[in-house]
Amino acid sequence: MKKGILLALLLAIACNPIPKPTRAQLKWQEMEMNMFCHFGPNTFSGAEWGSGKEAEDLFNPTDLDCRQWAATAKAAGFGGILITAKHHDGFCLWPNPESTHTVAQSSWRDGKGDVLKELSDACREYGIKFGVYISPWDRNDPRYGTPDYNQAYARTLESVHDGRYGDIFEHWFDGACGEGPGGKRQEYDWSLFTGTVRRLQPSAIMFSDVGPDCRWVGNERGYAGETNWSTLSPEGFTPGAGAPPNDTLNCGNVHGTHWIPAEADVSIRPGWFWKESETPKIKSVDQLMDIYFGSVGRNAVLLLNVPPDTRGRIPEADSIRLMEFKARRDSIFGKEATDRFNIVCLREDISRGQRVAEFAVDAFVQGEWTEIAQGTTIGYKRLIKVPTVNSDKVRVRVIKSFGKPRLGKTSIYYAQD
Ligand code: FUL
Repeated sequence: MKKGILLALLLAIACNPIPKPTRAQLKWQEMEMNMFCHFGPNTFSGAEWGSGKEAEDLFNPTDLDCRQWAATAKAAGFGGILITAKHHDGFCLWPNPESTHTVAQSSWRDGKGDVLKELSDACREYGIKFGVYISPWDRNDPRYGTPDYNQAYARTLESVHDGRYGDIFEHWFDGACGEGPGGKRQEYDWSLFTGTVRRLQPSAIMFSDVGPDCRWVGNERGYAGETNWSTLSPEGFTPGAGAPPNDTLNCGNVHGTHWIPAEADVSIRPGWFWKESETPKIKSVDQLMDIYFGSVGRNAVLLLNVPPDTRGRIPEADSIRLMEFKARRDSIFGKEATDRFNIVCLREDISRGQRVAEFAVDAFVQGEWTEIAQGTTIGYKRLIKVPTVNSDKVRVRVIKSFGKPRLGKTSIYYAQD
């Protein structure tokens, strides 16, 4: 190889090191599971997407208790709560000076209520983190569809992120827009939006289809791809209609240019907002466990929606299910197996990037090593179910890796039935 070419190659490698998580992204990944709370006028109307024309008085929780949300989330093992501070209908759960469609215009608590204040205080009290979803698509704001809306939305962001609610661990930029062919078109100023959040809350993880800090997993069922790279190449894409295909979001891009790990969002009920009629359809513990293996167990963070009801409380049935889900996880992962196992947990030290592209797991059974599993990516955590093995010796063979593989702790567990 010519000297010049070699130098160019070395320079290229030095200038393009593999993407690595920031400290905030690492901490976020370690949270593993957060609780999503869809709450707003839709809770009272039964709609999933409000029109934006709902009377402010529709929002009228009879017994709001954000401490109960936080206590429930904490007991269920969630690291934080993320609330729909503003859904597509535009109604703001805090007195947003930018809007005339907020709690301040409602008769709830004589217009003096502030759900974000109560929830952020409760999260602090219970030692969990607080995050917000503020929908860019707004069916109420008359400025939507004009450049003025971008400025208004940025000021809306400021009114939540300026510190009055303390630290915010995650901000959700939902990409949905259902305006349809003849509807309003908004050219979003994404760099203004992300710049505003970054300036005011430098450690907040910003979610959208394409990051900048974490990405949508490509479905609303709570499952990441079996191959799941925490890297993505977002260049040329935007959230919403301009997003990469769902299967790309589901698996990430091998050699992606940026560290944008997957977040898997799913609701414990069929819908995102509470509806009495859906109480019999709360997901079973088996379904939740399958989602857990398909998200946290595939290198994603799980965002499980548990919607408060018209009282403003997490319903008893959902809360009981969460405790059962926690008990099942504890019974499996509370103690490592010593002589018999059916779950293997692999980890990569992702602080140096994600490297493993193919691996196999062997167990030492009756005097010899036998292959019991194989797969592609590992990432922060990879859970693999295997037929029950009588052994306490396991080895991991890295078959393909981009750079030197750096595995974390490998553990084995036993799940009954
Ligand atoms: C979607 C929204 O349109 C749904 O209403 C819900 O909020 C879900 C989490 O994101 O894009």
